[in-house]
Amino acid sequence: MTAPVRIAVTGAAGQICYSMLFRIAAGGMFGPNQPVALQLLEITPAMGVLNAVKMELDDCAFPLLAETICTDDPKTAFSNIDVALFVGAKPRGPGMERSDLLVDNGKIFSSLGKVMNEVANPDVKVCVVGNPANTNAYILKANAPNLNPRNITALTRLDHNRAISQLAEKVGAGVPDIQKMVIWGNHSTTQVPDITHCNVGGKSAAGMVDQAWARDEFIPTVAKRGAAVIDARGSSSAASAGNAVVDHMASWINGTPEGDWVSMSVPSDGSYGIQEGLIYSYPVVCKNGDYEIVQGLAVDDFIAGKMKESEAELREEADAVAAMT
Ligand code: NAX
Repeated sequence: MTAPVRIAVTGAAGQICYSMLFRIAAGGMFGPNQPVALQLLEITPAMGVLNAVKMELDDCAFPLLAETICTDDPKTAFSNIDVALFVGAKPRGPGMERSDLLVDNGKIFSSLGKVMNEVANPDVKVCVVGNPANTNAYILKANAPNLNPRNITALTRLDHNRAISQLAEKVGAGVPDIQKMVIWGNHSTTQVPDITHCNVGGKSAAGMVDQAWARDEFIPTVAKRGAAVIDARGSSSAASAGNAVVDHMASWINGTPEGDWVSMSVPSDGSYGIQEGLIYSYPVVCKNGDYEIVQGLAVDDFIAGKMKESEAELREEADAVAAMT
């Protein structure tokens, strides 16, 4: 019997996890032959709801779900794990400034980072979802120096998927026809969805849409899609975010298809002139359980300017949490 992949998930009683955990347990992340064990972390007041999530997982009788642990102890959650999905975070409350959110979530990610440093396998693969995701990952990385820093990533796959879907609709193509989408930067409204390198059925997307659409409609629509979902639904994207986490990890583990790539926020190595160490979204090719930032893409002045703006925002966020890193 194959040993299960052990996956820690924080914020496991929340909205995103209510969709995501069932997809993972059904084999969506690691495939139909790989058992999984879920190590679910919540804050103490949410343990009742978390136990209800476990009851429902049990009631699905998923053949691949080898074990479900529910805990409010990070040490228990992070021991013996292969993957950690950091979904839990404090939401922005009324009257709260972005800087308050950075500091409040920074406290969560610095303390969980320290526990990861103490008990987690150094090669654990991490995906941070809780917002501000890139800077939370940056804080976690700084507080967990024993971990392989390359493996500390943040989610921009939802933005990548949103961008593919918007372009497919615009040009009347199917999603599988779209290749080489890029999201550069921060998972925020400064992100840079970029169709310059996209192919649609093998033809350049840039030649199929006018530049004004790409700049003035496509970029803001993708960057503000989260807010549009909140307006329509009354709460933030949940099922699509859970789906994106499944996609992010599945690409990382199983690889990207030949001739395509995905967007992942990863520690910058200085590629494209971005400050080293910031968690910045790049196009990456995944192979053998690892990723490489796609090098050598031509970036026009408009996109380059926007990439710098998003980098500047990440630098400001890093400065705001400097005491925790
Ligand atoms: P919910 O508020 O439904 O769930 C969050 C859960 O985290 C709660 O159950 C809470 O008890 C738990 N939690 C809080 N602090 C914790 C801690 N220290 N340890 C363990 N658990 C803790 O939010 P949900 O809709 O699931 O969203 C979760 C996060 O994802 C939010 O920060 C949200 O902003 C972020 N998102 C990120 C996206 C991305 O693409 N990167 C998109 C979707 C979403 O907006």
